[in-house]
Amino acid sequence: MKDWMRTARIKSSEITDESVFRRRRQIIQGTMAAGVTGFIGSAAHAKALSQPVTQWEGNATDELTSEATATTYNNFYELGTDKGDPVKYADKLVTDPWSVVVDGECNAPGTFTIEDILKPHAIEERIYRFRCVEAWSMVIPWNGFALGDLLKRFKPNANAKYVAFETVQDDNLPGMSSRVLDWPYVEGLRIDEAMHPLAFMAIGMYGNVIPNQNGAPMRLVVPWKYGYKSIKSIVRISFTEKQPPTSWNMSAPHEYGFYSNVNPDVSHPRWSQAKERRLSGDTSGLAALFSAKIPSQFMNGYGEEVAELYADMDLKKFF
Ligand SMILES: Nc1nc2c(c(=O)[nH]1)N[C@H]1C(S)=C(S)[C@@H](COP(=O)(O)O)O[C@H]1N2
Ligand SMILES: [Mo]
Repeated sequence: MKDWMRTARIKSSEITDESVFRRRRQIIQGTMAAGVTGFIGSAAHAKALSQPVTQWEGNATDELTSEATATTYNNFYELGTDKGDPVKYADKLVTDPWSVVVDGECNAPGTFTIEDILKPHAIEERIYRFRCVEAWSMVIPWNGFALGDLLKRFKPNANAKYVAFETVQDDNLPGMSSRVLDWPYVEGLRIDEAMHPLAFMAIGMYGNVIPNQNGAPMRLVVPWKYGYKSIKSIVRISFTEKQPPTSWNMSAPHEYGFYSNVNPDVSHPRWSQAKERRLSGDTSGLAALFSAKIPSQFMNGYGEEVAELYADMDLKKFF
């Protein structure tokens, strides 16, 4: 076993029986082969997901969260602040056509259709633990490709110290009339974080085209950071020299830092981050609020892999 997989393993009681995984695998392959998608997406999307999906060796072995839960208990404030709003208003988000602007400190900037972005990538399945700052977590099989593979295509130059991301802004999205955040939703990573092999761009989940409520057509997944770093429905990627502003940091700088690494030792000012409620199996989001808490892991369990990124940093200061 790779070191990496050892880290991905947690308490033996939470390791799902191997046969369950084999079964799941077959289901996914069956779905892919048939090119069937459970959600409506663009043709490019469906096509990208109809290719064989490569299993990734670092996959978490925790029991999966059910697809029903992961696609109905969401945070996507552009669609509303209740956990049930994103699925309820999902059809307000128009994802086809879609284009992404890539600009800033790079030698190959431009405006790209989602088809252009998806085309050259082999699609992987990555089962990642996903930990929200509100202290609930899920285990989700995402489909997509390494973020770094995408970013390299635009040839970031030596001034590119950070990568900024921006979500679509559209007056038809029901949550955007609320002033809860400054729109558009923005996020950022340091360039070495963005290039780290664990950072992922998701275009699907559970073998299906990613549903709108989860950030169609393309959203970030940064498994060692709190969920809010994983920005949805991306329309702009900018390479910057300075640290870019991020939505939650701007709204409450004492509560949300730039780094936002999962850290049980650094409390949120209003609650502890030491434990989390896992939404596993078919537990609905609501039922999970009453489920037992499990200890949270440093860097969400990916500490060994990402330690090098933060070697000389005081993580209490850079939270
Ligand atoms: N554009 C945008 N991206 C977003 C959010 C949002 O409100 N708007 N919410 C974030 C938060 S707080 C979390 S926990 C995750 C939730 O992702 P999920 O609904 O797919 O589980 O998305 C993140 N990305
Ligand atoms: Mo979150």
